[in-house]
Amino acid sequence: MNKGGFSQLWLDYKKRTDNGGSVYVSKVFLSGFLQDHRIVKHALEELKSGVQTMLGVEIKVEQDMSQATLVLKRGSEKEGGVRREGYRLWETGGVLTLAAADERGLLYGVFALLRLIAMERPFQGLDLLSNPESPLRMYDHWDNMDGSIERGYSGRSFFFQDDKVLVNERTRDYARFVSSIGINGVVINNVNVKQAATWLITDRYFQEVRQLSGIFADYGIRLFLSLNFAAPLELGGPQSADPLDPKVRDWWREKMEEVFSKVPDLGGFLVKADSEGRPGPFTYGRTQADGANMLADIVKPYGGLIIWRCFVYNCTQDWRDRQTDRARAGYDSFIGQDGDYHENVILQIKNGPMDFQIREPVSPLLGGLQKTNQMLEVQVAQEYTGQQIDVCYLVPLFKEVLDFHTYCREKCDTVSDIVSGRTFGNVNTGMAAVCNTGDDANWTGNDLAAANFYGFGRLAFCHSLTADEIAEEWVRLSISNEEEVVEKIKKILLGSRGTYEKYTCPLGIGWMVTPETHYGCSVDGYEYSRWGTYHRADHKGLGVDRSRLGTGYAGQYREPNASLYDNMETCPEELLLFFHHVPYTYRLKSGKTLIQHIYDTHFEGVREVEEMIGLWESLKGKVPDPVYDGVRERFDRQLHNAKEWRDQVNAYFYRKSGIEDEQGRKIY
Ligand code: GCV
Repeated sequence: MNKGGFSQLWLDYKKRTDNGGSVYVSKVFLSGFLQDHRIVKHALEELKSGVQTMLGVEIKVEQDMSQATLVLKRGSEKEGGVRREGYRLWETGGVLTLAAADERGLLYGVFALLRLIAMERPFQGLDLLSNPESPLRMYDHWDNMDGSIERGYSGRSFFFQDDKVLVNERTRDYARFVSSIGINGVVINNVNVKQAATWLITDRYFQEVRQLSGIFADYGIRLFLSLNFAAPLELGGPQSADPLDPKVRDWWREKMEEVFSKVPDLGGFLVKADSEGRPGPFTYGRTQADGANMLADIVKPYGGLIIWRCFVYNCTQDWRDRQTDRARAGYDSFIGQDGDYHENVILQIKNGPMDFQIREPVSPLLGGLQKTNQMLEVQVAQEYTGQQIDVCYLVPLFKEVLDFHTYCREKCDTVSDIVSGRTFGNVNTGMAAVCNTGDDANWTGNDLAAANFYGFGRLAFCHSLTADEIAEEWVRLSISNEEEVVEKIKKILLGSRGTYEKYTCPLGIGWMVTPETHYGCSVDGYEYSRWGTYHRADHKGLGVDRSRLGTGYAGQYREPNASLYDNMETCPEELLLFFHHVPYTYRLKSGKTLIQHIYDTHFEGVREVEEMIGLWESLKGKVPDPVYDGVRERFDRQLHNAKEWRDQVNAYFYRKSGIEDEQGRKIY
């Protein structure tokens, strides 16, 4: 805990064991960078304060390179292999060198160096080259201007309060945290842009937005805003938002001229259009491309980007209708305009076709599109994955998505390849995550949820880091370097996604949650609703037939994925119920019937939560008390939640199927 009573998370520069690091970092020489460049200045400040508090060393900036033990210099692809925003850190002959391609790279390199000190790693023989894989690495905040956060589980917003923009002691620390993990873009307001938020692009808020973007720019972060597509109507412009109407275009042109003159560091805009009641081009019979391109052309002279979300589907469906399939909607709405989007438009695609469930197939739009900039959207905020009450470390899920072969090319066809620009050779591409922070003292509600906040950034920067490596870094930096603590917390984190999946909805079917809040079990909560989120359970089986005999969704994939998913025998079992309606008596590869698998996994899930609690309790006194107590208290709630899920799911399917548990355990 630090200034203002809030945590410094993984930048908690407390005293560390000196493994010879102090010798290197005491005499610094800067070459090829201007010391008073805003990012360089902040990188040096960070280096000084980190080294001072962790090693007790006062850094001296040398004027003569031969005196230096740490050389910070400009590198290039040829010299050191560093590319845009990348860095290389190496030791030779008692001198540590940090070469960076640009100022951002220098800042990231400084944070990497501080990480090594914090993890008490030696510098001798070090050679670390790190070029960011995703060009854009963004956090999206769903913060509302009244201070509430849509799907927020860590308190109120630290960006907004009572329709005002906040610039306070948290702002800079937030910027430091996210830049230290390589984030270079942040959207501060909710994609559902309503009321006061529509006015963020007016005089009412320019001053504070500019201040915020200035602080972000100190750390190499571009600020983005979510935009209301119907702003012309709401801000006294033409009474239309038709993207092809010249009056509407003129209004936006003038508006953007004003916005970028007042907030010159602005990166651009995120738009949720024609989705869940938000306005969009469909209202005027125009395509999504018409809407996105209109805005993109207007912001182009300012270097602005339009990030356009693909979360478009019919949310007023009739549950009786078995042909309309929400999973199909994103692909059906966007694939027809592949190639129509202008170069500064990026389509932001949720990892799965539904909505951030604990298990979904990868969206077929990723790699389905071939001529369009694509950005992957994941959710670090744990809306459907335990709401920062239940522990659920999401890096393994994100990695599965990145590793997925789309077969859009013979080589270089994974989602990682696509969002790093390797597949299509583009730079307007990357990864975005819905952030999980709020104004709680520890920023993320559950202290262990900060591993997701940390992990997304590290993974977006370096796709090849393993979930294990990221967890290890996070524990060492944020909690303790003590081996026992590191190993036990890693064990909790690495098993947590599997555990959560076991006690909630089986084999990719998703949902079964309490409507609206999305926490806790309600098997039929969404079964007869308008949201297109059904499990279709009857007395014989459950699951949605998305094969060619059903909704045909499986056919949206490229081969061999399409056939793999289409066939019940070859469909990956963890997704079986997403793609097929399966009899309870169907035998899985394990030899168990589907119903027995449901019973077993639900009993196992609860047992695993109990094991996690046991592990955590063995750490009492070894992790800071507030962290111990906060997590312990949440574990009680997680256990209660897991038992409710187990008993409701098991009772539901026992009553539907009438099939007994082979082990005769208590089912209600
Ligand atoms: C911001 C889901 C969430 C909504 C969210 C929406 C989206 O439906 O429940 O809260 O709205 O996704 O991603 O736009």
